[in-house]
Amino acid sequence: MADAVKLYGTVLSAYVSRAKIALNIKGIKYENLEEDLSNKSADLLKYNPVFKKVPVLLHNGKPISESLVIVEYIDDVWKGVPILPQDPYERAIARFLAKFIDEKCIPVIKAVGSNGDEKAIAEACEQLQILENQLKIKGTKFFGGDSIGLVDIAADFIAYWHAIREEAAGIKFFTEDKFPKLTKWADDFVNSEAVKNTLPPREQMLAFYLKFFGKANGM
Ligand SMILES: N[C@@H](CCC(=O)N[C@@H](CS)C(=O)NCC(=O)O)C(=O)O
Repeated sequence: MADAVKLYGTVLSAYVSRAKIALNIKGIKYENLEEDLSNKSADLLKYNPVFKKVPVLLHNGKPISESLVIVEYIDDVWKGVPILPQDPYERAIARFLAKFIDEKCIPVIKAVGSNGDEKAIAEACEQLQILENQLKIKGTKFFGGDSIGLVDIAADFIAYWHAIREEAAGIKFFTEDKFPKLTKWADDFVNSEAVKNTLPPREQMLAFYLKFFGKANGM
């Protein structure tokens, strides 16, 4: 019997894209269910009663929540192109970096608002430099090597969403000049087959961030 795979998400979410990218890497067909987060569906509340957040993956009726847990689940269930390294130490490092991205890197990047706070920018650059150094040491196209892996997927916000957010805020610190490896990685990542059709349209994302920063309609 074919697998029944459903994904509850929203088009603008970098967390949801993580799950979509992993499903694309494995070539899994799924039903995409768009949630209205201001009026969450009964299904979402039933399947993720703890966090009540997207994404939720429903595999043959069984729900899985939290984007990085979903990515690992997809890698465990569907063989083929691996997402996590096979070596236990390398797996641990990939999980560590994904945790770092979620718990330290992305929060400090998001903490940079539209007021150009120098201290917040310096802190964000310090964390991005850690990722820049990782790529420098590895010398590979992606954090996962020559193909996309867990760390790349965890960093999808940095690859796509962040530059649009910078444009909306009118502040740019994620530059080729400062981060030559990371900006090249971002370009390769967003243009790769498994990723590009998961990303929200640029104009829609920009409109969202302009509203977020109170700059819509040229205000
Ligand atoms: N740690 C979660 C974060 C997911 C998350 O924050 N999802 C947002 C959409 S981007 C959400 O569902 N927000 C609804 C809410 O907070 O009520 C993950 O990795 O899946």
